[in-house]
Amino acid sequence: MSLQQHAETLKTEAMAALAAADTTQALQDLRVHYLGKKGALTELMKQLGTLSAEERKTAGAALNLVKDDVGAALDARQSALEAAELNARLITEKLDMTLPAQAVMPGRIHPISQTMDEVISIFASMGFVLAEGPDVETDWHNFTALNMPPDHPARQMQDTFYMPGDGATGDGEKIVLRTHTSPVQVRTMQAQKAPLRIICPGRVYRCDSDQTHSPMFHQVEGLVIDEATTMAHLKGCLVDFLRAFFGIPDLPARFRPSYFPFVEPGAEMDIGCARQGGQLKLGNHGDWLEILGCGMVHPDVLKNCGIDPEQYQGFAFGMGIDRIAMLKYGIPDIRSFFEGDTRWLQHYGFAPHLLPNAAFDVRV
Ligand code: 2NM
Repeated sequence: MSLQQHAETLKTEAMAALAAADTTQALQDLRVHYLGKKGALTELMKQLGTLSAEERKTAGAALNLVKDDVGAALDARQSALEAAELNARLITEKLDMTLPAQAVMPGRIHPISQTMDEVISIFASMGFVLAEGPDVETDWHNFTALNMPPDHPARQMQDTFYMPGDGATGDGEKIVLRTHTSPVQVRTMQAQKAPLRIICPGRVYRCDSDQTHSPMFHQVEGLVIDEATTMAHLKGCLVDFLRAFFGIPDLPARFRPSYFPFVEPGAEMDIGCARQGGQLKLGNHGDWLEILGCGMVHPDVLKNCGIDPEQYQGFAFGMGIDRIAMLKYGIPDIRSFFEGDTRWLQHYGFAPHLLPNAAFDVRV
């Protein structure tokens, strides 16, 4: 049998086989069997080298034609089988739209974010508006405007992160990482004047790091400025807030005189607690826990911010968010807030789809 005849036989055989193949996998096996590196047609092509030049020309052309025909037939059958297999799948596979949603593992809300949201929400219910400002501040906004003389201990290098050089203002003024959120209140007083009722949560920075101090922590400060605001408003506002936040309607509270350069008079506020073997419990139990600082805004601070202290007065307060979060949610170590341990967040974090918490149900 000549090479051509042999090739024609192979072609007839291949055409019958591929017409009978009923899966794409069977077709792939046929492709290897006839056209693969060691395939039947490939082996015939190798034998062309044994022929004379004249014979090789006609036989070669004929073999190439057979190879192309078989290849084209394989491609056509492949398309047909793929379409058939897809159709079969579309008919048998059904999507059950009534199945419950797949349980996914969402991220968790960090207890500090949760606590901030709760604080903002409670003050919002009392008519406060959220105010924010930069973490990188001028010395004037962070200290000078707030009645802090140049020799005030809070200005010393060990407490404050100073930016290198003279800062970006070009006038020699120092640039600092804010040590409290009061500069936000300074900026808001300057921009919006009085009356004012704002709540300012955010990150603050102090050059301090040990078991109970993190160099970055969170604070929330509040400010109320109006024409007839008194210390009675301060007391009512803060007592209502703490009772709503901790969810204890009869939580005792007391005020002790204290000193902050930006208020006069100034006070510290304590809430009722019990200490039993290192455990702290809030409520009417006879003992006291310091919780925040507050006072009537110093007239010089109002003046520095462009508000007339003869017409307006107000109160301000500040507290640590990390601290009240630890108290409310029983978190023992402040440093654990900032370690980024996902197991810790799994334990102490909040599911994003849950209602914020009971603080939202307390009417103030
Ligand atoms: C505190 C304690 C007392 C306070 C004062 C002001 C401002 F800007 F209005 F003067 N903001 N925050 C203040 C007063 C903060 O934190 C312990």
